[in-house]
Amino acid sequence: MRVYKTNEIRNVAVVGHGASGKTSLVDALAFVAGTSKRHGSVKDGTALTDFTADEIERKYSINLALAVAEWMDTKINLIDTPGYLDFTGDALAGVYAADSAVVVLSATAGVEVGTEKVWDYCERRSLPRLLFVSLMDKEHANFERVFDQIKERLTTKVIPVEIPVGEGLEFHGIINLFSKKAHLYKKGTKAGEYEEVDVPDEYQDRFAKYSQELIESIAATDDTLLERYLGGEEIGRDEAIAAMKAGMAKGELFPLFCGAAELTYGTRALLNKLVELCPAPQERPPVDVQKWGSADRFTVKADDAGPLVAQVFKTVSEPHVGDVTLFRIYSGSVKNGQDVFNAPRDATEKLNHLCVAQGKERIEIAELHSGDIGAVAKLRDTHTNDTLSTKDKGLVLQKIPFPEPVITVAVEVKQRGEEDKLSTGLHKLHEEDPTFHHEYNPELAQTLIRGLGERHLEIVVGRLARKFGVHAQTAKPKVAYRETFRGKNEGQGKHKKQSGGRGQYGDCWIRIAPLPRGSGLQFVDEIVGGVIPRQYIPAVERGVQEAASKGPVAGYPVVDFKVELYDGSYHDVDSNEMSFKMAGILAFRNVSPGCRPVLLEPIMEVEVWSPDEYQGAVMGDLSSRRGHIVGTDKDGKLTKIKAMVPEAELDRYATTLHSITHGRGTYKMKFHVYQDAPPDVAARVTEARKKELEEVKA
Ligand SMILES: Nc1nc2c(ncn2[C@@H]2O[C@H](COP(=O)(O)OP(=O)(O)O)[C@@H](O)[C@H]2O)c(=O)[nH]1
Ligand SMILES: [Mg+2]
Repeated sequence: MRVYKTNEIRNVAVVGHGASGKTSLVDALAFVAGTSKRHGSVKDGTALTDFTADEIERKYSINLALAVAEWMDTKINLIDTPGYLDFTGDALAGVYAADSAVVVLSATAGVEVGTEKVWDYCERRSLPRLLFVSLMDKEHANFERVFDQIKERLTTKVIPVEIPVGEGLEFHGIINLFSKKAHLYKKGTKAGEYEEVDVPDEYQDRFAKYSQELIESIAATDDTLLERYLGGEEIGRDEAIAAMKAGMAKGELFPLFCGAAELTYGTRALLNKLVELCPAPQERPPVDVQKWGSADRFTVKADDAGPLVAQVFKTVSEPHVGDVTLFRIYSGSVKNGQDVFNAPRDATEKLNHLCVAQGKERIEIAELHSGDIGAVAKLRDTHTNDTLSTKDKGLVLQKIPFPEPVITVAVEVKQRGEEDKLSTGLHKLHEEDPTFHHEYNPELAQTLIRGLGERHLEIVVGRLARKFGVHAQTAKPKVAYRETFRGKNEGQGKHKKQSGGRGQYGDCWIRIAPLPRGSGLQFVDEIVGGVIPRQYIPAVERGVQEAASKGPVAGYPVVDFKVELYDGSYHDVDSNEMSFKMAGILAFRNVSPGCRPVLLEPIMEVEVWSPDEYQGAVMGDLSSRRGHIVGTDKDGKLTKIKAMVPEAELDRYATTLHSITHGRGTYKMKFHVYQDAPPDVAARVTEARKKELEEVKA
């Protein structure tokens, strides 16, 4: 592969809902262009960009992957992205690394949840977009219906530049509104070859209608063009293309294409248009950079003469190779073997074996110009979302705002002694995939992992085993219950030991009373006349604190109560701090059961955004989780439902919400308050906890 200059590069993210045909399209484009020598298929596990073991086994994309199509003296960097919401972090990364996007839709399913999601990502980056309706050959394919859905759910500025000849099993050609010709495909077409003919008679009416709409939409984006068009002047093809490109750059036009990628139908025309309509890197707006460690900010453009600024948007780990880093150059250029600098980590890295990625293959390249996308293996301390620059400049880009996790589960090793390996593995996986998070919760004594869905976490656990040899299983996260008191009580704690030598003696009297939620533990010293010497009083307090970490109901920490220390006694020789701490512990244990102790459970504030039609179902489900609906609100096209729900009832809520709302609902939750657990819940928790504590002892 030759080296391409900035103006010869197109970085195109291929995005859309799962199973809309993205991976098949990327494979076909690279193959039809001749850059990839083999026409792969998702079904056989040979598609160019679905090459990891996980993907071949499951037959859908999990990771972002790159392919190259060289066409019309241009290198099209195709970024294939996963469609499922569990892996949407990679779709976002793909959109950030690209200068334009092809939004792929299935001719049978049309606009889906995932389509809306990636559309929104593209909006955030103001990416020029083409839409491609694939699977036109599938039974029940319907171009017109998909077109209507796009207008209704994505944008009214969509405009067909192609229309299909036949649909479903009859699909065999495409009419191009720019060239005013029809391309007819023969069964068994290998690489998108077609026969070019005049528009068939029976399509003349549709052709005329769409052609007029197309030219009017184009003219409408430019005043002088519109004037000429209204004056009856013909607008030439090149002019129309240039105007369309400008319209796309402003977000005023979104051209619509069609085809059947798996059959290679429609891929040649799409390749042409990717080159002609999508911006080269230097045509995109400048990006902000910051000098690391200073407030200096400025902007850079895709220009070889600028300082080197490149962002790592994905790290893939490959068997026998290790980590492969995919990066996008925003300014400057890089040469094979060059040193680069990762300023925030203070790490110098060598770009040994600088490569261009073609699926799992990596093709070595001498240099990459500004705006290009490259791959390099074995960087030592560089991770996803890091910026590479040079030591003298030390620049950093704004990070890609990866989505926050929505689901939490606990993970435990199957074999004791592998805990350290587990934590190392989890840490590495987070550096690779910023949508995956983990933490150890000492109170629950559990390692919690968080991600974008159950499938996401399943894949993570699989990677743990494959990459780090840690065999782990998931479990339900424990709930951090608390206990408190409803009544008052008082009594003594006395610690006395006389066993030869020096004895131990501590004696205290305490009163316990409840306090309002959020007060914590208040310790009041009411000792008069030195019945307990000053220096031992803090020891009593420490004893009470320690004992209160395991409450009388079920051994959970006790909160929100007052302890008054009002009497006691001491021994001149035998008293010491340790003895008074023991006295504090004993006093708490004696007095607390008489304070009407109760179990508290954490209540979360949950906000759900749902389309109106699922509002009832969402609220019904929340109520069945002992939730209390606080209110509903309109929020754009969605309804926002606010509810208070016990944390114990929210295990894997993301999965339920996904299925109730067909993937269109989202939610956020945060801790709100501790509340009395209802008696049946308290009884159940107490029972379960007893067993748990016995197991720990055993
Ligand atoms: N009939 C038909 N099936 C296709 C076409 N393109 C892809 N498929 C099939 O649709 C499924 C999903 O395709 P894939 O490329 O993995 O979609 P992605 O999830 O968007 O990447 C696979 O089983 C493909 O074989 C097409 O043009 N026609
Ligand atoms: Mg795919």
